[in-house]
Amino acid sequence: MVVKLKCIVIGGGKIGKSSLLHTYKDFAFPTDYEVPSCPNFQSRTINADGTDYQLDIHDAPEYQFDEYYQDADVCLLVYSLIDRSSFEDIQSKYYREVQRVPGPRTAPFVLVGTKKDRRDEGTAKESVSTEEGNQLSKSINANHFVECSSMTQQGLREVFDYAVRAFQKSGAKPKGGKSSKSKSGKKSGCIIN
Ligand SMILES: Nc1nc2c(ncn2[C@@H]2O[C@H](COP(=O)(O)OP(=O)(O)OP(=O)(O)O)[C@@H](O)[C@H]2O)c(=O)[nH]1
Ligand SMILES: [Mg+2]
Repeated sequence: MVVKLKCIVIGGGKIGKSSLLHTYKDFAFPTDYEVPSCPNFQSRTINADGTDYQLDIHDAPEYQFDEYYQDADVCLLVYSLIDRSSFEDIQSKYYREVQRVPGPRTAPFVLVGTKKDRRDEGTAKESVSTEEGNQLSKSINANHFVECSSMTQQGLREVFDYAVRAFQKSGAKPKGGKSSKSKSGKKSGCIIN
């Protein structure tokens, strides 16, 4: 049996949300100048503690956030490690949004910092440190915090493995969102413990 989970991705503009999803889906960083949105797709199967999960992943448009969030099982709150305002927006805007949406419970969420390759180059002016990310993660009570790069794929798989783990830890039942019913994908093991 495969447990299907709806996962939505939210955060500011141009922070690498769609690139994250395309790269995870295709194992290749998109080279488009304007990266197209990555409409919903089914992840490969992720095994955690003997249970197979499959994420139904949505690149949620901001204007439809409420609609997407209603039956989400897990959420990725994303900022860019080289864009401080996107980091500040997590606390002042996106985290509040997650809490504001009415529903039986707040979906568990993973805090994700993108574009790690650029931050680690040390040339970005507005970069956000790992320590700052850890502090934010604690203050908003994120289930996990991951820094990643879609360009190098460093930390990429962990983002989605942690999404499953966050759901699992929450002890919730899948909400069974409309869009959770679809084909299964290839299998991959969960690498987190
Ligand atoms: N160096 C580097 N650039 C990245 C990375 N991820 C995304 N980018 C670049 O950042 C820009 C924005 O990426 P998108 O994936 O379109 O970001 P988005 O958050 O989906 O943007 P909107 O949907 O327009 O809000 C593009 O030029 C990407 O090539 C990364 O990991 N490293
Ligand atoms: Mg996008």
